[in-house]
Amino acid sequence: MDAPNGSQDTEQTLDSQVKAFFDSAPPLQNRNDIIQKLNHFIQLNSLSSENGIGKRIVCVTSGGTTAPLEQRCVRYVDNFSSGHRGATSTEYLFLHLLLFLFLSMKLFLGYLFGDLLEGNEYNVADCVECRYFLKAGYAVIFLYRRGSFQPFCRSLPDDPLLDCFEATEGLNIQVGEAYSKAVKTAIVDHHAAVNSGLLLKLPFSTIFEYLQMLQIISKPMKDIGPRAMFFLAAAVSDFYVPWKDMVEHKIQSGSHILDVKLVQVPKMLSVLRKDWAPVAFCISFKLETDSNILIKKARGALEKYNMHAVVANELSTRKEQVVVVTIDDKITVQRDKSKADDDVENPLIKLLSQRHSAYIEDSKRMR
Ligand code: PAZ
Repeated sequence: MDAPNGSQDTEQTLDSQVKAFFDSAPPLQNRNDIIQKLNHFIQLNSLSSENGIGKRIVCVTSGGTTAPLEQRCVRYVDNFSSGHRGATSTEYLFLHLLLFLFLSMKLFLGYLFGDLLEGNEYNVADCVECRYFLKAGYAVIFLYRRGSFQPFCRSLPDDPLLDCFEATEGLNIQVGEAYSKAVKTAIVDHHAAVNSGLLLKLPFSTIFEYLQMLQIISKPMKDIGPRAMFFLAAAVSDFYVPWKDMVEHKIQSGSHILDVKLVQVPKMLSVLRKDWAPVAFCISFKLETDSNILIKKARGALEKYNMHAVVANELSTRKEQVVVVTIDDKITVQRDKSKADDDVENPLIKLLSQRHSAYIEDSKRMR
């Protein structure tokens, strides 16, 4: 028998690392509940729309995973991620859908009553815009770190309950005037997204929860083919203590050195692309603090994990600019600084949803 070559070796190593990770991970408490919610969400959003195809569904991951040091966890290794990127991107994924609904309505009315309604005539420019926004409409599975930024709540203060509300007569409370617009917008937009079945929020804390949930989400996402997209903005732990090697109780202080062995988290992006959801459109993120190595590292990740695009960002400028690296492009995307409330996620989501459209069209042609 031939000796296995290098790449088979690497694959076997990865497979055994992945197996070891999942075998040793503490099972999710609410696994069945998550599966049920997810199946319902995907079924609901896969019903044919008027154009004969189901909606696009994106899994946005957001915030940082923790790596516990004790089984009855008191201490853990964490990272800086606030979840701002994931929460903001989710809002823009909806904003494009809402704009589409608005333009569709305008188009529809214009088409029916174009001759009758002055200034509401059917025109080609609207038609083109409508088609674009039709393609930008997503239902979102928001896989987020507990306690991190949430979609629609970014303009609220850090402690919204205590800062935005004030006690009045008896048991009543009211929103302070300074926050009434922000609170109302957050509540209305959030309820609209959840109640219309377009937003499913699933929280995680640890690396064990995150990767098990990502695997669970991939199963029904695989079934919807190229309409599925993964937008992997979470900052995932690079190292962890395997559950079986972890002490049960709180590590005692007293010795000068904390001797804990962390091992590398298996590179699940490869597994996601290769096995879990091979046809889904996959975007991952690369963060560096040294801008000199950023693009090289992003290109490396693109090739190694076979991503459709890698969004490269530098820690200190990540809210101003990102670079989208694809196999044949390197596009700098910036926030519109002339508008105080613009976010870099606005042009980023526009670009990625256009790329996803092209990907879906290509997949149809190749069928
Ligand atoms: O969560 P946040 O808005 O504070 O930061 C976003 C980010 C920098 C975590 C994200 O854009 C990113 O690059 N995620 C991947 C990080 C990495 O593992 O390289």
